[in-house]
Amino acid sequence: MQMKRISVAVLVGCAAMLLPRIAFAHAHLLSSTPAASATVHGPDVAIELRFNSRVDGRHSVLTLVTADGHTAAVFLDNQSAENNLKAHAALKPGSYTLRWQALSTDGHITRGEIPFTVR
Ligand SMILES: [Cu+2]
Repeated sequence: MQMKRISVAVLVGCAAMLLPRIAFAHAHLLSSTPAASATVHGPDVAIELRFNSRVDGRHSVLTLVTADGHTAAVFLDNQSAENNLKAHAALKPGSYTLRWQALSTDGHITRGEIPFTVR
């Protein structure tokens, strides 16, 4: 009986420690460069997405969609901060949508789109 009580206490302790991390590990976008609907100068465009939690840069995907619907994969830079995804692109003037898909460390994928204009 004594053993059982101890293991229950240990389990409850573990769950209490793990739960907040699981609940908040989803990667939500906090801010981006370019910002949504922003106009930036080309051709060299720095891309940076900042999340509220760690993201796995090797399993996250950025895609650029042009105004006429063409898509191009964006190669991510080496991850310099664990909450960020960075890349750079050479872009002609026009409107674009940056599609992002981020894998957070809890295994959940979040997605979003950031429209912006290059002039
Ligand atoms: Cu999650």
